Amino acid sequence: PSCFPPLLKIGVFPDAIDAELRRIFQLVDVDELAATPPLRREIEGIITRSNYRISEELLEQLPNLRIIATNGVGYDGIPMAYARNRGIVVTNTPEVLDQAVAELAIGLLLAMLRHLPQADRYVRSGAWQAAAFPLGTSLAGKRVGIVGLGRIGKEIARRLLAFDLEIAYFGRRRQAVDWPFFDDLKGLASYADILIVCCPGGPNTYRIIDAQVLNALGPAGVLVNISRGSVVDEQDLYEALKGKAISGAALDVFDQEPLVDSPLSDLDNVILTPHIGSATRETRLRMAALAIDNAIDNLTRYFNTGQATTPVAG
Ligand code: 8YV
Repeated sequence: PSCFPPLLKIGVFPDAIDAELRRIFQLVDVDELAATPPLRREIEGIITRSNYRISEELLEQLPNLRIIATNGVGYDGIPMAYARNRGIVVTNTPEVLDQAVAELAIGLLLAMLRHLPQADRYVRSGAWQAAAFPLGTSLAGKRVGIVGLGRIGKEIARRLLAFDLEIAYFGRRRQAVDWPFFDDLKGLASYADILIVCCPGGPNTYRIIDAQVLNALGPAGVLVNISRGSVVDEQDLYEALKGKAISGAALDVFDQEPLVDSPLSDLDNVILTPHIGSATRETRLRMAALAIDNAIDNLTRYFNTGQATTPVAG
């Protein structure tokens, strides 16, 4: 039996992680909560995943909620102003997933430039017997614009340096790096051949990648998004891809997830992956361990001192 109050679990966790959570906490899922209203007063913590949205209405039902521990780095799915007003601590699992997300960004970029999904299909279909596969584009010598030079953006830049290219970045402020800083996203898009979107989701970055930015990126331009679907105006992106205003896009995140019946699926100049940025065994186990430690540490620290260990600044 757990020495902690019941924890509301939102989202599906891999079996190993779910088992570890149940070893430590009495977990309640959303259906059980709905079926047993008295449980609402007992819930003092939530453990969730960063690609789930939590409504204020749900939090309203939990009068004694004190902490929301998300398994992931993004917390744009959590009503932060509401949580702050209620004094609810929000914790996340930063850093442990930076490498995995950066690796996916590089992989998606190379797959896009060298048309790897199409090349695989080309061989399997037997088309190779009739003609050579069309030429791709080199990464070397290109200008890569990083939208959001945070921890993940810096991990991507660190890897890109091995490809003999130029890096520039857009963000809220200039940083102590040698690369050109753009405080205007259209300016970065005009400069760059490639844009890699790795800024947080949320109101400050909502649809900042729009038709104007995509037109500035230009007909040879490539967009990679491993951040949040909300950062890109998806309709503008579809029009830009369909009308060849940009050359192509590789997307791991979308306005609505999972992606269902999207016209993006009909285009051959887009690569679509199912929000797998942090989805490696090693990373997810580390994230879960950190999320569980955060939850335990924050729960115990909070109950003992009224202070949290790792609140997010949101
Ligand atoms: C989570 C995410 O990592 O970390 C984030 O912000 O976007 C997600 O990939 C994943 O859902 C694990 O909880």
